[in-house]
Amino acid sequence: MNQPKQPYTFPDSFTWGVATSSFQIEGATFEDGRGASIWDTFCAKQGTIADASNGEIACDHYHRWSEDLDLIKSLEVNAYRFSIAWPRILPKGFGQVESKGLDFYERLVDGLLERNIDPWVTLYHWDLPQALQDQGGWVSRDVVEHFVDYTRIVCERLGDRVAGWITHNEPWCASVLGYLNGEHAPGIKDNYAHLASSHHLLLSHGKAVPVIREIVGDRPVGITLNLVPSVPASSSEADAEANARFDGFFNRWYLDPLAGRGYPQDMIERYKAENYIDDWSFIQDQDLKEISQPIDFLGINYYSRGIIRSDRVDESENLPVEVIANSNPTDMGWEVYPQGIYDLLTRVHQDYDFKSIYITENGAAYATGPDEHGVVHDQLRESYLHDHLIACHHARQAGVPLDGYFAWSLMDNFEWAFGYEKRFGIVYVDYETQQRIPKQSALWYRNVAKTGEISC
Ligand code: IFM
Repeated sequence: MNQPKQPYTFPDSFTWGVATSSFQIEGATFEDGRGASIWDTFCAKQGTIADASNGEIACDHYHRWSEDLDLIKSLEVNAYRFSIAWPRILPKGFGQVESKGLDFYERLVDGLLERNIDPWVTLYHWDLPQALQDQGGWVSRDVVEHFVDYTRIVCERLGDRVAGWITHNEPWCASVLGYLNGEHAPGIKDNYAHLASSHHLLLSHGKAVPVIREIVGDRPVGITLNLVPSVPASSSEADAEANARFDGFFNRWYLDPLAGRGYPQDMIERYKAENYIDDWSFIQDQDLKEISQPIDFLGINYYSRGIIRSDRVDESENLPVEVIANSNPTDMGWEVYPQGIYDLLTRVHQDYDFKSIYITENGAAYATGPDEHGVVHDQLRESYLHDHLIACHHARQAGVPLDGYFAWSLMDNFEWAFGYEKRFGIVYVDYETQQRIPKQSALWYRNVAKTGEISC
């Protein structure tokens, strides 16, 4: 007799969430005293954004936040991860505090709590106040203390109500895309800026952690990294070497110092051998100790894997290695590879042993829009989420302390240099009318979040 197949079951304590970030959804960039961010400046430059768009309206979430919270509630998730726009709180990055900015996030946090949804805050998801960029941005050490002061202000207002704190989202993107290949704001292409900004991002995290703890007590505090599990394209030594370099550049440069191991020695040696930069004085005594403050969880954003070959260095991106374009891609050109999230989770657990791990982003861009009945049949996204969640379940079975999962993203939004052309939402946004339509994937995810189960 055939046994009925058992569903994949997650524990009741599991965090089921959806995620967004401030610049990608809020709009209202000139309202209520908000200062300019580097993304406002970057979007205004010709040729930076694929569809020449900007964040001025985005999903108009700044005005529609209450309906959006109802939408989140309708998805039956128990957590919402959003970010705070630093220039709404401190228009110049430091000094004068704009209380209307704090009021907005307080309404959001209280609105979530009223709906029984845990607020998870990311303090920095790339919208640096332009005034700080004018002083050097993340390349300048001064930004570190400004970030800590900003953190303190936010925690003092919201610390008693926010469920989880994330200092930074994806420092790799902020430093590499922002300061090395110039694809993101502030659009700088410079080796020194790359490494100095990565260091200051990590240092600001380390200095902010004790400040957050002191104010918020035992609520979990962590950081989110975008990590890419990679494999060499062949068994050649050259590909193995390229793969080690990719892993060092992409993953270990951030994981190692956070885990108290300092920067990976092989990467330092490579950079030194190549005269990548000639001034390392931005790393000061005690910095590495501060960076490795114990954290309560590591946030991981996973989208795809890398297959690395030694003979393909992408000069246009000025990146030292290239991820080969793969088959079966999403609209971002990223391979759909659910096994990668399992490989990544088990590897990070084995090598670094963080107390707890959350998938703080996972999802896929597909353009699917509403049919003539207004229904969005995004089966590809649904199966992406399904397969990745099953891989997460396997990772838990293998002993990984994975305590939550946030789908990226709640709704279609401003996808940085791609503008509005790439749609990651589980909810469709009609940018003309600002109508929100939950896609088929959202309805599927709602059932998972509600039951904690995924059918086979
Ligand atoms: O939209 C971004 C998000 O802001 C950061 N992580 C990756 C997502 C998809 O590219």
